[in-house]
Amino acid sequence: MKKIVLFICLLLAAIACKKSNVSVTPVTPPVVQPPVAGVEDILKTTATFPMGVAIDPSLLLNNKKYRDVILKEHNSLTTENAMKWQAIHPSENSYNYGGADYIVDFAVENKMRVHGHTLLWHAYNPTWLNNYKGDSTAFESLMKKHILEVVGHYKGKVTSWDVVNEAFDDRGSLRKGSTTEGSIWSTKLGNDYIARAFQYAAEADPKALLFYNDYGQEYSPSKLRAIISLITDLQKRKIPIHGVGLQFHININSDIAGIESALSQLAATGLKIHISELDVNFSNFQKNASITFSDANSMAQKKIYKQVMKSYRKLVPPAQQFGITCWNVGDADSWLRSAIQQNEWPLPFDDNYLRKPAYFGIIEGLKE
Ligand code: 9MR
Repeated sequence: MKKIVLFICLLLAAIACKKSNVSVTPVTPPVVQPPVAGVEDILKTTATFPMGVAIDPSLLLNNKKYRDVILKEHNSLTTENAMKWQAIHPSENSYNYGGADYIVDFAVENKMRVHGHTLLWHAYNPTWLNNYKGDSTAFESLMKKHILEVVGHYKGKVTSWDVVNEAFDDRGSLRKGSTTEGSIWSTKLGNDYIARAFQYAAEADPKALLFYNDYGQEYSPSKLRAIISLITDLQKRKIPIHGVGLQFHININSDIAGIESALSQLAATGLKIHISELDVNFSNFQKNASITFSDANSMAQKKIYKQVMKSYRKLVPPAQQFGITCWNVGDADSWLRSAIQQNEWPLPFDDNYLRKPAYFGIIEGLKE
């Protein structure tokens, strides 16, 4: 019996030994592919044109997630509010460059483009400007001084400017008069203030790219016509204008035909085309407390973002593709939350700066 047990033990040992001999034979390890840099889809490397975002200096300073997402995804920055008169020119004889400088320095350090917004606007001007008393010569010198001062301050650092913002109303008339919808500029200086503003900006920085920026070209054919005739007139007179901004504060039911018509008609002017303030809301600016971030809304939003990318790539020749800029980074920062209602989720990133379906709609639209 003992012999049998010993035999079995020897047999098992021999088998184990044989196995271990096999295991020491060198085996080629499976090839593990190291991650290839840039293989992850992100906005700025997926697009063949700059992908921008409108930002706020104090969020940039204080919110790490906000800063990180900007650094990772974008290569163009628009100053949301920091270069408006109210922020940068708070009283007649003082300029406050703090916030705007912070954004511009950040952009220079990180090799990003800066688009300056905006030199002239009818709305949200400081009280001192709204109450300013003076004849047309005094107003002309106020406008000229502001443009020369601000554009001069950023000469060589800010690539492009919205020289004039929203000069037309939805009927396509030049804003005039002292109502909130009117404009102090045309009222005090006449219709041709726009041409002179462009000339002053070019005088301050001859290399800067100068834009006219507006909203509603996609839903108001009369406004679109008015803008095209402004551009054509400036071009005929050799006034330096290089680009046009379509803000595109659109919604999940926006009509793609209107979007495409605006893009193709404006591209036909030969100017650079900037989708300058893109966001896609759910409510179409109607206060509606029952709107939710439902799957259906989220998918509809994704579809529109994707379509905007596709239409831009299809209808704007590459040399005219100045870029696409979203108006704010994450949903929590959106102007719509404070201006219209809290239950809006109009951006590609959520309240925690995580990518939403809308983000992947952009990526798909940039790739297909
Ligand atoms: O997003 C901006 C918001 O924070 C400001 O309170 C508001 C007034 O200055 O302007 C918002 O930005 C607007 C932009 O300057 C021009 N087009 C419409 C934008 C949304 O209202």
